[in-house]
Amino acid sequence: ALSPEEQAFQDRIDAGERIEPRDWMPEGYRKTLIRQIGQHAHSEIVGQLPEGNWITRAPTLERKAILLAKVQDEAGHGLYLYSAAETLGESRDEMTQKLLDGRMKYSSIFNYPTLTWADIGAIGWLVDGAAIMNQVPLQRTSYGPYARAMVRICKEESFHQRQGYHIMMKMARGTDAQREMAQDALNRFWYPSLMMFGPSDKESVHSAQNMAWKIKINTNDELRQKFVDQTVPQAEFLGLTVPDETLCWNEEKGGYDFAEPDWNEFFEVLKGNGPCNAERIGARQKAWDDGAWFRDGLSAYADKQQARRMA
Ligand code: FAQ
Repeated sequence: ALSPEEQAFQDRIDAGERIEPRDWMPEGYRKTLIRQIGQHAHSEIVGQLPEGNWITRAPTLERKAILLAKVQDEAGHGLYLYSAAETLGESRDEMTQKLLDGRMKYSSIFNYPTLTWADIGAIGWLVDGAAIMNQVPLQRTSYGPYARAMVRICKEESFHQRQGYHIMMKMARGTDAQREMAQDALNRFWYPSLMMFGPSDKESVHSAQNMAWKIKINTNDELRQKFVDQTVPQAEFLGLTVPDETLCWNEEKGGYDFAEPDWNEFFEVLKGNGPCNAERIGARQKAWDDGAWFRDGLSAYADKQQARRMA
C-alpha cells in the first residue's frame, strides 16, 4: 500500500500534473529518473563517436558541414540532459564516473561500428528515427525538466532523421556499388535499431512502475511495432530490402509481423561484449583523463574566488 505522501504524489501524476525539482517525490521515482535521463545523456555523448568517425571522410564539403552540425547537436542534447538529471541531485561528474566503471549504461546501438559512408545515412534514418519514436511521447513524461528538454531535442532529431534519409536516397539511387553499400548498411543496422526500444515487454523490469509514474508513456514492444510500421514503407521507397524474410503485413492488427532481434546478442552487448564497447568506453575514459587539468584549474579558481570573498 502507498503511504499518504506517495498516494498524494500518485494522484498528481494521475491528474496529469508535472513534477518539478523541488517537489516531494518517492526515492524510487528520483532514482529511476536519474538512471533513465543519465543513460539518455550518456547515449547522446557516446553517440557522437560512431558518426565522428566519418567527419573527416564525408564525401563533400556540404555533407561534412551537415554531419558536423548533427554531431554538435548531440553534444548539446547530452549537456541538456545531464543538467536535467542534475536537478534530481546527482552531479554530472558522478554520472560520468558511473558510466566509466560500468554502473551506468548507454544505448546498445552505439556499440556497433560505422564501416562505410552509407552507415551515416542508416544511423540518421534508423537510429534517429527510433530515437524520435521513443522521445516524442517523452515530451509528455511526468518530470518537467525532462519533458521540456525533449521538445527541443525532438525538433533537432527530426532534422537528423531527414539528413540520414537523404543520404540513403542518394546512395540507393546512385551506382550499383552505392546501392549495395546502402543495402549493406540497412542489413547491419536493422536489428540493432529494433533493440534500441529495449527488451520485450515480458523482460522489461522497469516498465510497469515507470508507466504508473508516467516516466514511460508506451511499452517497449508498442514503440518497436510503430517503428517497424513507419520504416518498412520508407525502405520500399528506397528500393531496399528489410533483412527479415518473415516480414509481412498483418491486416487484422493493422501492422507488420516481423522477426524479433537476437536477444542474446542484445544482452551480451549490455554486458560489455559488443563489437565496440571497449573502444567507446576507452574514448570516454581518455576524454575524462585529458580534461583533468581543466577541471582542476576550474576548481582551483573557484577556491581562490571563495577565499577572496571570505577575506
Ligand atoms: N541499450 O526495463 P527496461 C540517442 C536496459 S537515442 C542499453 O525496459 P526501461 C539519440 C535498461 O536500461 C538513445 N540498455 O528499461 C542519438 C535496463 O537496465 P538498467 C537513447 C538498455 O528504462 C541518435 C534494462 O535494460 N535514448 O541517443 C536498452 O524501462 C543518433 C531493462 O530494460 C534513451 O535513452 C538499450 N537499447 O526502458 C544520438 C531514451 N534497452 O538501467 C546519436 C530514454 C534497455 O536497470 C546518434 N530511455 N536497456 O541497468 C528510455 O526510454 C528507456 O530507458 C528504454 C528502456 C526504453 C531505453
